[in-house]
Amino acid sequence: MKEQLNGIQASAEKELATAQSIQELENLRVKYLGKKGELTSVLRGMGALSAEERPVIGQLANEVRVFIESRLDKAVKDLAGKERTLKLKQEIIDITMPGKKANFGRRHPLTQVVDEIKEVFLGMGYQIAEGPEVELDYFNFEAMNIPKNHPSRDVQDTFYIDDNVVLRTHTSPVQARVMKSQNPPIRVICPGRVYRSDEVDATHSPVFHQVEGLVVDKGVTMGDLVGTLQVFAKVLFGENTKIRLRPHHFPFTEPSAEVDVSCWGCGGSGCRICKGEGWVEILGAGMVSPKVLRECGIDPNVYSGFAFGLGVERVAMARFNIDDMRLFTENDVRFLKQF
Ligand code: 2NM
Repeated sequence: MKEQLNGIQASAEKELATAQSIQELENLRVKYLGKKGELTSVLRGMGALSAEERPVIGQLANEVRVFIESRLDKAVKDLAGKERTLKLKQEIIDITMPGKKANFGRRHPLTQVVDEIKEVFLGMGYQIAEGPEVELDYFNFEAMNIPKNHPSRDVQDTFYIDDNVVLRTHTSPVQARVMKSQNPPIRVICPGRVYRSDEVDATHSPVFHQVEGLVVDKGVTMGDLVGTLQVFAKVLFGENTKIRLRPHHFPFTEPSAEVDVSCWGCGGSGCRICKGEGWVEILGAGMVSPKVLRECGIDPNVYSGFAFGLGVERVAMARFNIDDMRLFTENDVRFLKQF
């Protein structure tokens, strides 16, 4: 039995030394130490031994088991280490290889213009207000002093949902909502999408974008309006830009004006951009009508205000020298990449 045990130890040692994988080692563990393994079957035969032999063989069997176990553990560790080293070698990363080129996106030119406008007015302490695009007729027209028979109410210009609900034709209803829900001083700009039932062409679209501004406080004057728009025009069109106000009519402001900026192409002498005029129209503005203030819960004997509005597409076309509005929505990257 002693020879048997020594034989088991010797053959286990030999086999363990040449095992090539963790799986092979596992198989050897079963072969020698498992329930039906060689060592176990020797131990089973110990019942037949004499009382003197039994502890001697028992001790030897135990030594053989400990030997095989420790060799097995060491072999497993060595192999795992080897496999790991091999894996690391195979997975080596060449950090000097050129990377994959990342395609950077950019903001849409309309978004760039809106962001720039927001930046100017945030810098002057304005807040940004938003409101629904599906709007009550009341806020869109009635509160803006646009009476029932006014031409801009015509079904030809307005998308009606029903008698009382429209797709907003400007962002002024947002300002009506602000005036009704906040006390002066008010300084807001309202950027957003607006809708008019126009045929698509180079300068018209049934969906476009506006930014409107509103200031209401005690003692606000036309001078404040002119100064504010002057700052705005310089930031958007360059430091040398001048503005010019021409008398106009809007139902919601009195007095009202159309606002031109001096041409950034020629500085005023006349060129293709300004069609020889020297000036380019970009804004409408005026002092908020007392009727509008009163309707929105503000006492026109205490407060006054100015407001202005611009079309984002129009400004972007002017700024980037784009001659067709449809380009903004065609999503041709060759166009979009230029801005
Ligand atoms: C414009 C031109 C002039 C305007 C007026 C108001 C309000 F709410 F205060 F009455 N919001 N926007 C306004 C004034 C808009 O767009 C060309």
